[in-house]
Amino acid sequence: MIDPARFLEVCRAQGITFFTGVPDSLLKHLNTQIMATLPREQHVIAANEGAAAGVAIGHYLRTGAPAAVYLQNSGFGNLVNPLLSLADPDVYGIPMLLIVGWRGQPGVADEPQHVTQGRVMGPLLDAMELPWTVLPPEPAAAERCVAEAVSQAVAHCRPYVLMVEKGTFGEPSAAPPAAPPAGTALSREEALKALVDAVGPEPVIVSTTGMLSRELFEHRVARGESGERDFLTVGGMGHASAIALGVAMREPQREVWCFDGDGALLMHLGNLAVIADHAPDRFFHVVFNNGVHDSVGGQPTSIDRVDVAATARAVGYRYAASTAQIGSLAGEVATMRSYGGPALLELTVRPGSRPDLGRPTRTPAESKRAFMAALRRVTAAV
Ligand SMILES: Cc1ncc(C[n+]2csc(CCOP(=O)(O)OP(=O)(O)O)c2C)c(N)n1
Repeated sequence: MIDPARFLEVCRAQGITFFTGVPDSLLKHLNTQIMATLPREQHVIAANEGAAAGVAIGHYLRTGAPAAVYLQNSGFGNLVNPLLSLADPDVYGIPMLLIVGWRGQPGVADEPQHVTQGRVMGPLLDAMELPWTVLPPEPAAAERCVAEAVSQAVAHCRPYVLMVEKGTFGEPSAAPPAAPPAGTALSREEALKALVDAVGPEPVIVSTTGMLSRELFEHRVARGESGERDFLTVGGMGHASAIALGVAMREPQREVWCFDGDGALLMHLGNLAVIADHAPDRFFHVVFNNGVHDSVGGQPTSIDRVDVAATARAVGYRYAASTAQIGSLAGEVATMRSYGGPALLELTVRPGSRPDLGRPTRTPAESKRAFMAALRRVTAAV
């Protein structure tokens, strides 16, 4: 296994002192080391993977040195565009080191949303004419690999990709971010359960990527409910609100609620303006704001700087508010309904989840069929 501190030293020796990216569970130990040891001038947690490539391009333009961009392969699609349209040697030719967590690697069991992305990674990189290799877990081989990758990137003015398998990085020497003491705020799961109660059984719910969807699924199972009107956005982080908009525009009889995360909201913040523009009057948006990418290790998002409710109002939501109080949820839901959609509630929660949190036991295809059938039945009945 690679010592994350040593990895950063090796990168530094190769001239890479600047890191940017979107956190990944497979890269959690490396992310922890970066966060704990690099100053903010040398590290940007980007809103999405394409933006990280943009930051890396800007860094190179000003310094002449390549940056490192880290991500989970599920976010690779977000950076195809800046890689091919800007960094490619036939365009500007920008060297950078991409460090990509390989979920769904062939031969390693993983969730359905990672299987195809994992299987096509090699052919995809080849089709994009990106040089790539698997980062070997043995420390000496890894050091040679990083040196070769950076020298290739610099020599040919192009991105070079290191694919990182599960278990490649060992424990960081630096401490992970301190968890806030329990009891200081609502947990996401408590808030979710209370909100499901407040919203009631009728609405459609589109829930965001990561643990929130897993908590929603388990809550339905625990209550013996089918959850057939829940759409779990198991992949495609940041798209839950757009999916909810698409449903809402053809679902006039029923409320559509999007249960979002702060990282996911920021990833495609432009959706807010488009939702406000189309203004489905039964569209309700709740952002579970824990300030971090909780589902992949608790790395901070930039949401601390953002007045979420003011942002929603500024782009045209009819109503937006914030709360951290479980007791006010029923009242907030009633107020949102009285204004009509689009309306948004920011729900402040603390990071963290149950260690025994499970995963959906229905396949995505089964869930899709149940969801579509449930909505069709209702439309026919109205
Ligand atoms: C496009 C994309 N990038 C990265 C990931 C990996 N990923 C899954 S969940 C998650 C964090 C989500 O953070 P947030 O929306 O704040 O919700 P939280 O986990 O804090 O509840 C990340 C980065 C992904 N699934 N898709």
